[in-house]
Amino acid sequence: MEIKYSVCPHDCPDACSLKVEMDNGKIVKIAGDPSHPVTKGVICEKVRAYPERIYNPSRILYPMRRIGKKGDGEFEKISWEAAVEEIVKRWKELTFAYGSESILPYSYGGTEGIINKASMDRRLFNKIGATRLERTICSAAGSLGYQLAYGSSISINPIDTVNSKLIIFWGINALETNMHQAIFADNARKNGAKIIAIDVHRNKTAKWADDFYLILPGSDGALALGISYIILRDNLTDKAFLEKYSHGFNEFYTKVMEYPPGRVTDLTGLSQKQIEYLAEVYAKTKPSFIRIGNGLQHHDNGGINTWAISLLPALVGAWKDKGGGALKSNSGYFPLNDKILEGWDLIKHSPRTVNMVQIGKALCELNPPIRSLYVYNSNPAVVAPNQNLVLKGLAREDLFTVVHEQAMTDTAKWADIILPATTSFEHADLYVSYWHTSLQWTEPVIHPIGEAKPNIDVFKLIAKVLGFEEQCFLDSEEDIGRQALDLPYWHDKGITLERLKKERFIMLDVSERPFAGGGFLTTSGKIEFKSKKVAELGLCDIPDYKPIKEERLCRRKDGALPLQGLMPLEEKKAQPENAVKEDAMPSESDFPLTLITPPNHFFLNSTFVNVSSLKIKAQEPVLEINPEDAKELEIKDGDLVKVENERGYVLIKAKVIDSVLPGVVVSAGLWWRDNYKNGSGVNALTPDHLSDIGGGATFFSTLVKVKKMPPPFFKN
Ligand SMILES: Nc1nc2c(c(=O)[nH]1)N[C@H]1C(S)=C(S)[C@@H](COP(=O)(O)OP(=O)(O)OC[C@H]3O[C@@H](n4cnc5c(=O)[nH]c(N)nc54)[C@H](O)[C@@H]3O)O[C@H]1N2
Ligand SMILES: Nc1nc2c(c(=O)[nH]1)N[C@H]1C(S)=C(S)[C@@H](COP(=O)(O)OP(=O)(O)OC[C@H]3O[C@@H](n4cnc5c(=O)[nH]c(N)nc54)[C@H](O)[C@@H]3O)O[C@H]1N2
Ligand SMILES: [Mo]
Repeated sequence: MEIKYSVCPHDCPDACSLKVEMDNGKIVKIAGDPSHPVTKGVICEKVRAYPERIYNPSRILYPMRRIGKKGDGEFEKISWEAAVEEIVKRWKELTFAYGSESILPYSYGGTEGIINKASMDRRLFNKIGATRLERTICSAAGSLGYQLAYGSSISINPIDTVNSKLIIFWGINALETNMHQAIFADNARKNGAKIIAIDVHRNKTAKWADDFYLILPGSDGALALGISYIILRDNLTDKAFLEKYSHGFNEFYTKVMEYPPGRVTDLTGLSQKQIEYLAEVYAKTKPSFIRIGNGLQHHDNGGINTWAISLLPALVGAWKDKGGGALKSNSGYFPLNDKILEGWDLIKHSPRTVNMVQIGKALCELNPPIRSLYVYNSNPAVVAPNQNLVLKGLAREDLFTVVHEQAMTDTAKWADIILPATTSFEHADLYVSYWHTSLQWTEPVIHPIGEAKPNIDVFKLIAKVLGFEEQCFLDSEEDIGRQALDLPYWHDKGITLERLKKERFIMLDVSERPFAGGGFLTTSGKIEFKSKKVAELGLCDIPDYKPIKEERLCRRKDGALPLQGLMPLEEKKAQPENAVKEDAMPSESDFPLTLITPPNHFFLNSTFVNVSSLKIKAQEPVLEINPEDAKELEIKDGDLVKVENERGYVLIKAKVIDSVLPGVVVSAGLWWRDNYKNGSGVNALTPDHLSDIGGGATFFSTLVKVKKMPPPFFKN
């Protein structure tokens, strides 16, 4: 038995260091690395099952060309040479006939390794002059919301949260999605800390917390302003801190006075007593820490709501205490030399952009059309909103689709050419985390399975056959790793690739109290309670609460929303000739329920659904519905129901349970489509309009109706 080390590549805050047990050149067991100060030998159930994912029957082993109808999943084996030649031939023809913007790359967080996520791919598509992809699907709105306040994605070291005395998990299901933060919180609890969860779903984290606040979807902004009201009313602010470090506080104060508890009760679904208690315990407990999740920002109003929450620690001076503050993302601790990594000097003109949230619209409506799609590190047929439109796009006969994948996913089935990808255990990479502070390097621990190749090698091959002669298309993993760290920031810390390779991981030495004495990278240099940036977008320059259903009134006559970028509400209101009359819109009573579709404990977005042992544990997709709604709709536990809106429908089993408020339904997990009775996943229901700021996804601002299906004619 031989021990090797690796890093979990998945899009998860914990970025675990892994201990890999090998037998005869094969991986037999994967566990947490006990020597890593965050992983501490503990990893999630999914990654413990990883050997099953690596040696999975659904692994793609060699390049393939489509032989059947689009989407039928019939392919023939071809050589790498033939595959790359065909791609290059088609791209040359398309570029000649329609220009280079007829090509679109599509990728997201399949691997978080910098080299295979965002280096050679960016160089290639920059040199080609392809349409650019705005990668916004995960956290664009919330990240911008936090940055409005502090100017960067920097917060405290999560290890220090063991010192907190109050920990609020706000819109984050940490027990399942950021388990080491839950472990730190549990240690804090042993030292007397209280744990609070604020969510729209009584999930595992809510059950484990000491107190749980079940609120209405998208009402977080109102709650944060309501808490601010009580803090200001009762003189619980840290005046000295605010005086020194706040910008626009007086205007904020005036706005907050519009949110007395009586009003916030109506907006959030909480009682006045609950709101009063929450505000008081937050303001009076020190150190207090808010872990801001991604769930709350997947809404029409997610960016501004995150801004309002992010300001709470500034009000009470929580940043002054070790273990105090709020954490949305710590990615700001890892600046990389993007200019070199991504080959910015290869950009000859500024190509058009497509927001990845609107991939369906881009494939079906963009003019001039996208004629070739290259998918890697992502499974858009499952994870992107407005799934039926995405599938309509993928079904286009005139779209030349290449999918580079590890497994035969729902997206791969639509490809014209499929290329086999290595897993992180088969290639080297450099890893950062967006939560903890360690930089990591990993070497391959096994040989590639079949003919699989890492992303970087495929992009290098394509560049070579395209005849690109720049030196950067020859760089190795190590070259790129070195380039990534070639910044004064890393030089000053004495961190080099050579050192990292020797040590495997390096914990950054970050300040215990990053904002106790200023250091805000905002325009004003202070914590911004008022923001010019937001004003420039035509929105209210102070955090204000807007309910989530507003977007429905903003559609154009043809029912479509603007394709790209941000269109602020004010601007939309100023174009009445384009607006649909309210009575022409589906009203709230047509679709009375809000559907929330968060991730599943056993899967990582749509990854792992092909791992049988995990799938068995996850059982099947269900729809959680409150007993009151179920009674009104005559739905019993276990009934098959139809969940529907103007975009599509999903047939799914109902689970009657008070884990959600009346008016809210939850279905967890991005299951592959064939796990739903009608072959349509939850994203058939989700909207592809963009969040208030940042151009983010609004998965959870989904309105639906639910009805019971008749029992099957034949019992099988
Ligand atoms: N096991 C597992 N772990 C994962 C992932 C996975 O798929 N599976 N995915 C990874 C990725 S890419 C991400 S982005 C993170 C996501 O992980 P989190 O940051 O935890 O975000 P979500 O799980 O999307 O949502 C968290 C909670 O927000 C709730 N929520 C929805 N709407 C609202 C609202 O309006 N207000 C409030 N307060 N809560 C609301 C949902 O019910 C859910 O319980 O997890 C990462 N880790
Ligand atoms: N309804 C709903 N939809 C959601 C969400 C939600 O909560 N609800 N969450 C959203 C969020 S937060 C996110 S981040 C997105 C995630 O969306 P994606 O980033 O698409 O995530 P995955 O579903 O994990 O798909 C990643 C794919 O990349 C492949 N892959 C992994 N490593 C490599 C590699 O090295 N090379 C190549 N070529 N391929 C690789 C994997 O096999 C996998 O199929 O989904 C979003 N979609
Ligand atoms: Mo995400």
